[in-house]
Amino acid sequence: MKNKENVTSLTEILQNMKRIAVLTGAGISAESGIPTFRGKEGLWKTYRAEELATPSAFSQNPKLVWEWYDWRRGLIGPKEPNAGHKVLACWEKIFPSFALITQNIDGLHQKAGSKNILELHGNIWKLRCTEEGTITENHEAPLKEIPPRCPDCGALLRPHVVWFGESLSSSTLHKAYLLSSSCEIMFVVGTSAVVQPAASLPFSASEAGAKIVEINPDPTPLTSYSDFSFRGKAGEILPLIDEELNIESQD
Ligand code: BJW
Repeated sequence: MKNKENVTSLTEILQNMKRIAVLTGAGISAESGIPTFRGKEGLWKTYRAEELATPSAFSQNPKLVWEWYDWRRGLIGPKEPNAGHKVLACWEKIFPSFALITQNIDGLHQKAGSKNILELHGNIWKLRCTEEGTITENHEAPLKEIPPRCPDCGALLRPHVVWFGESLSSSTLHKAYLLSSSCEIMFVVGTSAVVQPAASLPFSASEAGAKIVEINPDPTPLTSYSDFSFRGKAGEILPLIDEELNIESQD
């Protein structure tokens, strides 16, 4: 019931907003069947991040790291976007200025039809040559060869994702900060809001005067700074907001 009342007051505000930004994390893909990182059944529970998602793990044991990514590619490949992804794809078409910033590497926002996406942590369907830096798209799962090698120079390929201790693309991050500090409202959906620098984007938005809307079944370090806090699943709350928005815009 609390969520329902919250939805009504949010949509009243949303009607007059022109610049919307959304930051998504692993939680938005949970209802599509993709495990989150830090939840009860988070990926890191079975596989330790320090062992697998770091440059040093890759240089020590590229085969092990690639086996993990190959397993995840096999898991993600057949998954379909859920109602949460679909609402965001629809909002891109209806709001005059709509920015989707994601920490996810699964490609489900694209699959849902979103076109303009800032991928902060890369994309699991892209491979990068460790020597030449060339990036290629590859949807094979399982891969033919583990670890895969560059067809041009024979060097190791790596997943085009951002590991702990690595910098995010400076142009992508710059754009993300610009969008965050210029939006009127930011939705923060399905992220534990602990991994930097992504976790600082809502603070940058809030400091610039934007309203913060958090959608997450569990509280996070961002919750007490949020103007609206929905305790629930993205695939349920986003459609509720969308439905109310449509009703209001027809009045
Ligand atoms: C639902 C739901 C539903 C469930 N609906 N919600 C100390 C030492 C060393 C480094 C650091 C340090 N302090 C800070 C750092 C920097 C580090 C960092 O932030 N570490 C923290 C963990 C402390 N950051 C970095 O290293 C970054 N680079 C950087 O900062 O460079 C400069 C620098 C370098 C070194 C030192 C200092 C500065 C890079 C970060 C890269 C993150 N990469 C990963 C892996 C990507 C590739 C892959 O997937 O394999 O990105 S880690 C992982 O975490 C992944 C995610 O994008 C990211 C965020 O996770 P997310 O999306 O929030 O998922 P969860 O699982 O945490 O949360 C899910 C949420 O959903 C939960 O809240 C649920 O409740 C909710 N949920 N179901 C809605 N249905």
